[in-house]
Amino acid sequence: MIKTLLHRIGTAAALMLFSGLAMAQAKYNLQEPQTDIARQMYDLHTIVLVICLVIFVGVFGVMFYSIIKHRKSVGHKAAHFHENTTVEVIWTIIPFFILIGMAIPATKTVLAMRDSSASDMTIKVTGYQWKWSYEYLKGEGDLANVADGVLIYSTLATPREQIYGAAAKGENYLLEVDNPLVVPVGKKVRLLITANDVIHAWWVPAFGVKQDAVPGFIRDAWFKVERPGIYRGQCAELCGKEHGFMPIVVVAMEQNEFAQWAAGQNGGGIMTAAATATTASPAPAAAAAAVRTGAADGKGVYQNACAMCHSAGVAGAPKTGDKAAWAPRIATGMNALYASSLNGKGVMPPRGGNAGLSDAEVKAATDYLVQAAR
Ligand code: HEC
Ligand SMILES: [Cu+2]
Repeated sequence: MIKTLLHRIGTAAALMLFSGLAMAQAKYNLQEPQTDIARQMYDLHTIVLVICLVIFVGVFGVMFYSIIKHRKSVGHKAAHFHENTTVEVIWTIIPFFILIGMAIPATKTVLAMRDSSASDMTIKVTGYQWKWSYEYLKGEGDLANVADGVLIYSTLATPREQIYGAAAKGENYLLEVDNPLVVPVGKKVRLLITANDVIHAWWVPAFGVKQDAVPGFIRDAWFKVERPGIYRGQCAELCGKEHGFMPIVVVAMEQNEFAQWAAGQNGGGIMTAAATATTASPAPAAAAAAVRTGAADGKGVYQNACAMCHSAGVAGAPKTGDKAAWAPRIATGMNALYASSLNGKGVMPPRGGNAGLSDAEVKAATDYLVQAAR
């Protein structure tokens, strides 16, 4: 009778524990791994945690058992022994083997993580205050020349109203960007990671990639995403509160879709974007020259040089199309605005930080911004 009752209580407790663990799994565990390396890390984490748990239960079990069973009040006499060689050897050897047992698989994974050789594509990742840029340097094999030269600036896209509490926070609050990093699935993507100003850290938990981006140094990392999807991460650098506002979004797609996307990017960069804007000439160099001599495309320049701040209103930049923010500025007259764009104003660098832009291009982009806010 008592026995079956105990049995039932035991089963119920075990059920509760396991369902609790399953729930905790979704919320408190590492993110579901999306690459082979991330899965290895996940498994290592689980194994080491279980080993720790077993040791914890074992050590504390023996300790409490000894304290309670051998207490003075039940008349137990303390044993007197010193320097028991057998015991000392055992408690040295056992931890030694436990450590070796954990170190071998961990080292294997660390070595695999570091090996970015034989990649299918190389992307240069640069951290800025406070955004990321992705430059597709080189594709190999069937990715050769597919996206080479594409340049993306990736900036926080969460509306300011949500940040300042004037609107309800969205599902991916502070984890949304205007232009995500786009990669093909099933391909080894090598990242060359650096920074332009301060140290940043490129971190996408589901890929098992976390790498500091250090100015003046280039570090590498790699990932091979298994399934198409949207994966989110953050700048994991601590010093400077704005690091929390430069998230990372990676969109993984099938290779043919990726090729389509890349074709739509037109090689990226200011020069080539301006070149495609004046489609009259098929030769990019000639078209770019035409732009330099006056036929500036305001929207193209804006998208490449100004949008990263103005589209989302980064760092106090008046938002594109925001009439209230622009009206007082427009009232100062076009010449004043041209002067601000060319020479910089407050946080805004001269020419939006692109010294290579001609006066005509900067003015055209300013015209575009003013038009958008009328
Ligand atoms: C690094 C972020 C950044 C970039 C890039 C940037 N801006 Fe700005 N922009 C700002 C900020 C911040 C302000 C507000 C400056 C202030 O009022 O102190 C601003 C203000 C302006 C103004 C209003 C100036 C005034 O006198 O009120 C114009 C016009 C403008 N930007 C045009 C441009 C153009 C054109 C580009 C691209 C060539 C550009 N910006 C790129 C951040 C940027
Ligand atoms: Cu950062």
